[in-house]
Amino acid sequence: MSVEVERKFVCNADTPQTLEEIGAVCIGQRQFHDQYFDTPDFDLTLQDMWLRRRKGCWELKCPMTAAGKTKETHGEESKEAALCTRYKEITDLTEIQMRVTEVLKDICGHVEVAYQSAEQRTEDGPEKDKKVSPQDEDLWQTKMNLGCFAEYTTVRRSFVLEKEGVQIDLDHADFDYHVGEIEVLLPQGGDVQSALEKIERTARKLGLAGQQRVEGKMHVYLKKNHPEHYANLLRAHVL
Ligand code: V4E
Repeated sequence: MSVEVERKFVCNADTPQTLEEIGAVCIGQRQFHDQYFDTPDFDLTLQDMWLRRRKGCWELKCPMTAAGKTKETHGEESKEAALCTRYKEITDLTEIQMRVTEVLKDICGHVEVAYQSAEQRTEDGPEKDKKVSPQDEDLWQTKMNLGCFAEYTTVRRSFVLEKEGVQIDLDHADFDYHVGEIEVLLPQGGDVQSALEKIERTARKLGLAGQQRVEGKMHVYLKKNHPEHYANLLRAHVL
């Protein structure tokens, strides 16, 4: 499990050149298609949990606990820190299934246990853990009542500021939305405060100081395709 600390920003045709001027190195361009899953009542996203499949791999993003949030001495989050999101990123399918089951069990109360217990996995041996057949995935989705509510393709150009350990992604989603992201990936328990400072230094170099919080691709997608759910997420302070 890792933690992603990230700040989104408005980018334009000049941004790649600005990035090179501040010493960022382009590490390439790739394209990926994301499918996001939830129950018909949006029980996961209303808990700020984002389950997706990208290039055949499952990923779950869920918020860090309050303990993971850094506060200034006076107890309030700094303005710069408030521009950043911090999410745990889980990529192990068994762990994802456990988390999803836990959340849906709390909400629905009757969700079947759709993942193998630790004992079962040990009995079956480590190989069993690695391979998940498409049929098992389908079974899991059906049991959890999960369906795809959003999908889009992104073309991403990535840059790194090696000294800072910061990655900057310039995304173009297929519904014609451009957004930049400055991000630091940490191991669980890593130094979030230091990540926030690296992001802030990078933002200043890019001339972004004082910017407002910028909408991500999902904000724009939901506003257009699921306006009612978008309004509910705003009401629940998820977005
Ligand atoms: C966490 C989250 C969502 C899932 C998508 O996350 P995001 O990082 O925006 O997508 P992407 O494609 O850049 O993924 P990456 O390749 O970096 O892993 S959708 C909404 N959220 C929550 C959220 C939020 N509340 N506020 C902001 C500014 N962004 C995301």
